[in-house]
Amino acid sequence: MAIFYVKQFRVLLALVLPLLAGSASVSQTDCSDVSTNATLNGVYTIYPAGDTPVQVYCDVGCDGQVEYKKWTVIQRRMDGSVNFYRPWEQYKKGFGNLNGEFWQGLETLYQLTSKKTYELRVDMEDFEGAKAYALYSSFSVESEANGYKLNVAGFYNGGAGDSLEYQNGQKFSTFDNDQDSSSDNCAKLYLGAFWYNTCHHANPNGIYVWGQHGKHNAIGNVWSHFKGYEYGLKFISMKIRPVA
Ligand SMILES: [Ca+2]
Repeated sequence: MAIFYVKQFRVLLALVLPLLAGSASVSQTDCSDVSTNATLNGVYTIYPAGDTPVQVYCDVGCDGQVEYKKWTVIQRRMDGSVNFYRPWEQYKKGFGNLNGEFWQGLETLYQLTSKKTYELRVDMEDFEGAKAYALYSSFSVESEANGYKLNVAGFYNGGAGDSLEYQNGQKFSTFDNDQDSSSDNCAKLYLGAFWYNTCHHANPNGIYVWGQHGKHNAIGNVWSHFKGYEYGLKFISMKIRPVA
């Protein structure tokens, strides 16, 4: 009986706490719907598919601009603290630490981008402090039945170069779910998980290799048009928001 009551109490807490926090509403489908009073970056609850809450990291803006239409961060690497060489189920559901390194989850990406038109911004930084970004005016991910296929268009160069174009139109692959266009298994070859072609110009979920290392041969968290295949970035993050 005691266990039963503890379970009930937990359910009650789960229902009441978001209301007390005043930050969750089923009308919040992504970070752009989060209250304009909430000008701090941080973790918020959204409802991309109607009634199921999802925790996401919201980013107010970039480059010192005053931006109140928040970005929903979908991926971040910053210190090598999280292992990104993971199976399909984890890439589908998401993993990691929302205040650190994480992958948001393919199902949430599909739920979000099937309802509105989103832009994608990829920010990156090397170990010498050089920063760059790539912007795509259109970004969507198809359903699991379609392999969570990637659609990007409208590239704008913020110094990073277009390393995603080669992987546009590809399905998502993990080491245990090879949906790439290669006769090999790209996720196994390059120790990551991504929209691989035959195989990649960008591997943001590769191994955190701490900068330049010739021996690594493109297994790092690479954006090749920025730093080449032998350089693992200090920071790389992908974020999306609806196009006005
Ligand atoms: Ca293959």
